[in-house]
Amino acid sequence: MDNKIIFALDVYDYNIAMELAKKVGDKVFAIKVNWPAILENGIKIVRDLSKYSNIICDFKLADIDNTVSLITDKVREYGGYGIISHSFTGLNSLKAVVKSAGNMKVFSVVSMSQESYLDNITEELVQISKDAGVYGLVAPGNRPYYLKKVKELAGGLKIISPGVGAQGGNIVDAMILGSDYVIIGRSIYNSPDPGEALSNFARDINNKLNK
Ligand code: OMP
Repeated sequence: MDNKIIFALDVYDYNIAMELAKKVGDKVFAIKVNWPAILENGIKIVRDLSKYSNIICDFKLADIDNTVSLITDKVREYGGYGIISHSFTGLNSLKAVVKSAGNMKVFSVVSMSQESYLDNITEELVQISKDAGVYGLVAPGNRPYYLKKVKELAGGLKIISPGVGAQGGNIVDAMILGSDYVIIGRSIYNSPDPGEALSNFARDINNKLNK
């Protein structure tokens, strides 16, 4: 059941990132990298990390079509498995991401793990995401009302959910409400034993969901 977890590797240091990826990479569905790791190490870290797991680049793209295409092309070139984009930028921009992504999976943010203006337009964002042809949606694992709402609207789209652990959400509740994969960062990489922390989350899923 470990492969229901996406590990958010929000660290700067190259060696720490590699060590963590080596330790848990084959036990998670994917590793998600965000600006902290990329700003310190450059896009090359995506290729290096992909030795250990599927790599999702969480760049939360929010720009015009040409710019998001340029960024998405680079992620594909460096072996990314997936990319996260915003959807509030509208259909043209999100379609450009999907087109440049090719075989990569595109996940679009439709609701955040903290209150945001997106709460007023979640329905529209799911519709834009569907129209653009994304593979999955990002919806919060710590805000049941919004996760449930997104699940009801998602159709066949996968849902990946941050907000579990450090932000207060519970992994089992999120999966029951509709998350296909749960994104966890600090509760794993800040643990004295990241492997054990990951196993504990996986055990919680097994115990509760297989009853
Ligand atoms: P932890 O709070 O440390 O478990 O990390 C959560 C990860 O999910 C971070 O990489 C965040 O940038 C990311 N995230 C959110 O926390 N909230 C969101 O609404 C969306 C994301 C995301 O797109 O992954």
